[in-house]
Amino acid sequence: MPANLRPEYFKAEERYLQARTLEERILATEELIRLAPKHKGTEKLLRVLKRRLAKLRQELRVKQGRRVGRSGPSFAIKKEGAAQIALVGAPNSGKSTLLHQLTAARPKIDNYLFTTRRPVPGMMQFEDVQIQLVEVPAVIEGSSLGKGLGAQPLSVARNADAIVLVVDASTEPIEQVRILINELEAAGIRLNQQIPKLSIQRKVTGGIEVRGAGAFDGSEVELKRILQEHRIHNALLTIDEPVTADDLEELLDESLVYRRAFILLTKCESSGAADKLKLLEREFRGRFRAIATQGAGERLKQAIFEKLDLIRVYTKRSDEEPAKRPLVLPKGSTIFDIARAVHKDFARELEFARVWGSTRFPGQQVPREYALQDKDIVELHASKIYSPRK
Ligand SMILES: Nc1nc2c(ncn2[C@@H]2O[C@H](COP(=O)(O)OP(=O)(O)O)[C@@H](O)[C@H]2O)c(=O)[nH]1
Ligand SMILES: [Mg+2]
Repeated sequence: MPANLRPEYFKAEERYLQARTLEERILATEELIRLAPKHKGTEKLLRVLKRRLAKLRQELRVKQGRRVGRSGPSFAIKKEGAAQIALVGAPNSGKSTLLHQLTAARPKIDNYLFTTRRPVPGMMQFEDVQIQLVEVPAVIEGSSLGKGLGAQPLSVARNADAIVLVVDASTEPIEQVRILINELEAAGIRLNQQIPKLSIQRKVTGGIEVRGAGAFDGSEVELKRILQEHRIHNALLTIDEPVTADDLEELLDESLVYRRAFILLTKCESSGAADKLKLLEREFRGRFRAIATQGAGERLKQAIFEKLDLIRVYTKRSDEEPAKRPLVLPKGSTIFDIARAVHKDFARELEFARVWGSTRFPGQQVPREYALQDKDIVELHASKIYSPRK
């Protein structure tokens, strides 16, 4: 099928060829992707362009990383508490104010742009869990290419466990969210995206073997070609759920990270904020959940905790009281995950467990696949007598 490329496309291609810097090549490639018509006949072209873009962005990240390493102090914030959450937003979106409201940290609050130039951590205590919030210096359109404070803020977000998109209700929040998503994506961060379920086991010889090829949206020849383009010549590929060529490309791109994210709307005392929250919810339904800062304090902390999809589990030994401090794990974690969090040998020796809370009966015996709920109490029983270190 002919690609039917328009003259604008060829002009952009010319710009790409003339580009002198990495940033210019990235911009031109982004434009080529935007301009290329989207149909069966251009699928391959689009894939090639996307791969080129991913490579260029990765190259830029390496370059930016080296620049930071040489000149400036490190932006990395040591993780503390159950999870590290990055507050990402435009200048003046209210990030420092949130840190004041939710933690003991005291970053400067000001109406100047770029008041906060370095990431500022603060510990949010919610009930018996500690969540580390990090104010990331402002992100603007073009941050990933070095505008404003450059890409360093984005690298802080990359290292966090989850991301809060902080947007100001007195502006155009949908537009603000779009900019943040674009910049984070350009920095190789995928938000709330399911990692396609397939595994690639590299081998030394034997060519490419595929299990579950029927779930691939394309031919086996095409699938092998994509792998070969990524220099994978010997591997066992197991596909567990429907996968497109684009999914496969993303999965082969090892520079990508996947992070949970939600939207936090600030400055909500202004009239019309409730409507803006509704618009945001509608616009990003199914992709991002949105909450407002009204009732800052315990309610906001609770909302943040809920959006992180974490659960607290209290372990106990038989005839003893449950632990005071919970283990904090992702929602959906099983008995086996808890055992592993306690100690890896423990997971191996695990025989059964009893649960108080989410089970039908208190102290009910459950299998290791049992998925726990927030605030469950768990008693783990191992086959050998096991005493975890104090
Ligand atoms: N009216 C109102 N102003 C706010 C709110 N949060 C922040 N501000 C103001 O917005 C400006 C920028 O706030 P700041 O927290 O420093 O934003 P940052 O640049 O994202 O850290 C300051 O003048 C704050 O007083 C809010 O909830 N309501
Ligand atoms: Mg600030």
